[in-house]
Amino acid sequence: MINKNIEKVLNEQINKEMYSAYLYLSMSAYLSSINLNGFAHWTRQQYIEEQEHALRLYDYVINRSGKVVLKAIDSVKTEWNGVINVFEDILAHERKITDSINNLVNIAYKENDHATVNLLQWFVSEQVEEEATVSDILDQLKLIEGKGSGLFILDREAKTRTAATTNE
Ligand code: OFO
Repeated sequence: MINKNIEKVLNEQINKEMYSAYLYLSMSAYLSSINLNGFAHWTRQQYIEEQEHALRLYDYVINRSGKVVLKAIDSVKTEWNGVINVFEDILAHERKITDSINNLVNIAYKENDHATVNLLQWFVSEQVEEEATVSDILDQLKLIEGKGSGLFILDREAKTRTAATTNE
């Protein structure tokens, strides 16, 4: 049986992951609107991964005989000022999510909930990977000043991304 405080903070994290999914989908729509179909694909793949993150927490709460409580998802931004601006927002957002995960780990330690600490270790590693990937893309976009043939090549590369999912 899961502790009520842990149940509450995991439910909040489910909401944050669903918000992340929604944000990436909105970015994808924006990128399609400026004809960057590779980056639109990349952010749409991330939308799928974020839903997977939410489901990982959802399944865990249920497996521990807790109660999943799905709250409203906040509305997301719909306009950006080019692809560099999108990736700046992604990096800032992922850093916030990393803080949120680290905070959850602290709470799980305080509650002596080793199973939850264990679950969260996956998220800790995932955040390191996400921040590194996004930071690399942002550096490359800045190098080419987000335009020209460099942008054409990066957009084509972005098209090859496949979401890593395990849940059905
Ligand atoms: Fe769920 O990792 Fe991004 O937000």
